[in-house]
Amino acid sequence: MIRAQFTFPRGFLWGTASAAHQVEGGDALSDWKAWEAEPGRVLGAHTSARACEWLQGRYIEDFDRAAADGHNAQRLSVEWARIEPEPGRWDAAALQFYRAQLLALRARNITPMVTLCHFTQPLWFMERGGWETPACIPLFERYVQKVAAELGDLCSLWCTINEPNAYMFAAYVAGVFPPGRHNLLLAQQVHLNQLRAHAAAYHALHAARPDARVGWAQYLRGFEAARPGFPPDRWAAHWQHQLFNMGWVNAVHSGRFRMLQRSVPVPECRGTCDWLGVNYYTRDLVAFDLRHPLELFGRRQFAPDDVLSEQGFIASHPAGLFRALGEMQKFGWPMFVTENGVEDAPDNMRPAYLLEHLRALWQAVCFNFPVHGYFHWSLVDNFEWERGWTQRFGLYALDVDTQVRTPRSSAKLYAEICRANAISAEIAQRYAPPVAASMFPGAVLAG
Ligand code: IFM
Repeated sequence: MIRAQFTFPRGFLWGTASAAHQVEGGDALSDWKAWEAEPGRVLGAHTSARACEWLQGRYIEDFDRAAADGHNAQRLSVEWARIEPEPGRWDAAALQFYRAQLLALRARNITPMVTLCHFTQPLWFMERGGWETPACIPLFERYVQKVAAELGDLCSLWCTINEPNAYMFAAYVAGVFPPGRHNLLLAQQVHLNQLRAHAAAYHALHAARPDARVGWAQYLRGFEAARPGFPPDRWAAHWQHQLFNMGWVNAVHSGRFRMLQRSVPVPECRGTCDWLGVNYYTRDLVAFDLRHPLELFGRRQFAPDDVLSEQGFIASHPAGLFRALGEMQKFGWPMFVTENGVEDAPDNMRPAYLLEHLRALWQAVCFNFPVHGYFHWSLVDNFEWERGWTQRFGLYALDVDTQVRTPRSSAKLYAEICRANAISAEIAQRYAPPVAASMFPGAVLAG
């Protein structure tokens, strides 16, 4: 076989991503804990009570796995409700818990990236109106100042808010996250308030730590017209893309936030991006449909020939990752792929999904798009929000009852790629022969 390979730049970051509520367990004070207790909110009445038991110290064994697998970076989040259980009261033990995590990563030569808000917030904060009112901005800023003061010496890569657009949609349009609303105008207001809170956090982190490099993780979903020759489909796909994918991105670039009904100046947000996190999973085809007013009259569906994940949640469309990175590189910010992965308990689809998305990423790097790292979602199966434990995104399978982790084939594949900083034809052939032939046609034919 010809020894062909796709090599990544020296120093490229390879890791996985997680979020506090999804892995820690024992989260008693956030809005999600209360939400999970309400009947019908989570599939199968599953809970995050134990999660992956990071609170019990199992992050240590997971970081050992990451280090043994050649990962040199790890994205994780800190839980606001744990750190500030009551307004203005700081929990020293919680801060110590996160210091211990960051020290454990550094001891393994793993670069941490810390997310400050990943879908959960303290119940007291929500009872005061949460992100619906501008009062959220100084509250978030105060929390970020505290975290920067306590953890800032152990981390320089900071992600203010995870997927603000997915949060807005899930909590205020689809109503599947707390507070479970269906109100597009309120969703837009929340999106704007979070944007301003992000800017306050950006400035607070820089004031506290000159070495801080601050960004956020933007969920970028592909939206394409289901019938490209039909203008209403193109209109719906265009506006879903503009309002969902591009709202924050354009605002941070230009200092103006475009809402449905108006555009608002946000000068304090302009330039608040040292790096952009791209969370990319899938692509939708959008058909104009008057029955979907909350989604700008767009009905989303996967293409008939798409390869779908186990539960049909994700369609594999690696070209969409290249496209998303291409669109974002025009803004000139350094980028990381801060999430990418697929739910697939039997690991039937993941090896090919991973290889093809990493090939798209390599192509982006070859085009000189400034992408500096990749974080797979996720190391170990974890609590998947309203879908509970029905979806398994881990490189390692988790038995929630025994807490035993078992490597899937993809864990070994990813480890080989991380260690080599490259994808070779031989690796692709061993883990996913059908895609190896299309990724390395000459090499595989010659073999
Ligand atoms: O688990 C989530 C994560 O919290 C945010 N991005 C998508 C993942 C997979 O659903």
